[in-house]
Amino acid sequence: MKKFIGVAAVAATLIALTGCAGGADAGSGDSGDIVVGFSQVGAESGWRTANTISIQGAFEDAGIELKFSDAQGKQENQIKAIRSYIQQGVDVIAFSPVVESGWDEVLQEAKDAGIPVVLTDRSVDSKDDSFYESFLGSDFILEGEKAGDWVNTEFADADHVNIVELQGTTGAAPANDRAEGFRNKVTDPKFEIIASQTGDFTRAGGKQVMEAFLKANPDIDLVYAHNDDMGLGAIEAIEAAGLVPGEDIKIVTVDAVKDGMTALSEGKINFIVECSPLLGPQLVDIVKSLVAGDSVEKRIVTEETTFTKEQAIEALPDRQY
Ligand code: GYE
Repeated sequence: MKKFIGVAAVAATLIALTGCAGGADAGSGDSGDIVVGFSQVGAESGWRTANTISIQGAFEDAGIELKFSDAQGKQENQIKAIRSYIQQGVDVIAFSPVVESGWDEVLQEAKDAGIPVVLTDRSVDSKDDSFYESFLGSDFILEGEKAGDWVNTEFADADHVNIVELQGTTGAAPANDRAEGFRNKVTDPKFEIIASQTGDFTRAGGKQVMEAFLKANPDIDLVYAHNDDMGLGAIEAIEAAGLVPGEDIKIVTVDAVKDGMTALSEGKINFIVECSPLLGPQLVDIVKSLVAGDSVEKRIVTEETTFTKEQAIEALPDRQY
């Protein structure tokens, strides 16, 4: 099995021999025989699809071989994929953990094999941060807080606000943190989270859970959905119940993918907190640095904004995803 140090040394020798680092101009460079194993969560949302396209495209542009596997939302599939990447002796393993807990054993195996690991998009809750070289992704607590800030402003004059929450996949970092960030801000006792349940980050899940919420609660003022897809599912349920989304029931979501932004531009969603899925080029840079033996930042936070209806109308024509 190739050890990481060995690969870095070979790469350094090649660079010395050819005088070409191959990565200075990402996009056209041929990065030699670097092999990266990537384990993706699945294809649960528009965000995930855009993320997969970004990662696959960036590695193709960089001329780096990418072994890609889709875990279909199951942690056991990701563990299997990571073990197989270890066995194949890839140079770098990257993955987006379905849930936060339960990674120490397999990460220890990667560490023992000398293969560096990069966390992409989502984090793990391991106490030992030597299990990974870098974590590239959003600040999900901050995203929840931005949603909460908007709620405080939007309902400044309200006496009482009944909120229902569509949570992301149970145990996933963005579900845990977006719930926490929102609660950090929505502290006034007039706000009541009357129901909270997972819709698994899917449109179908959001619709189903929202249907149940509507049956059980006649007086919902606001939906906080942890992603656009669940918000879009909620819109279907609200319309089917004869109510007007964005008016009778306000909706705030996270992601800002095209379908979400379109609903925002139509007034069906009221506010979106952006979460960028375009992580591919930065992941390629991290991989190149690791293979070259350069140090990488332990935490790289994605830059993000928020969108109102007017801002969505303006941004939509150039939206990449
Ligand atoms: O918000 C959601 C996706 O991990 C940031 O996962 C990602 C989340 C994203 O399914 O749409």
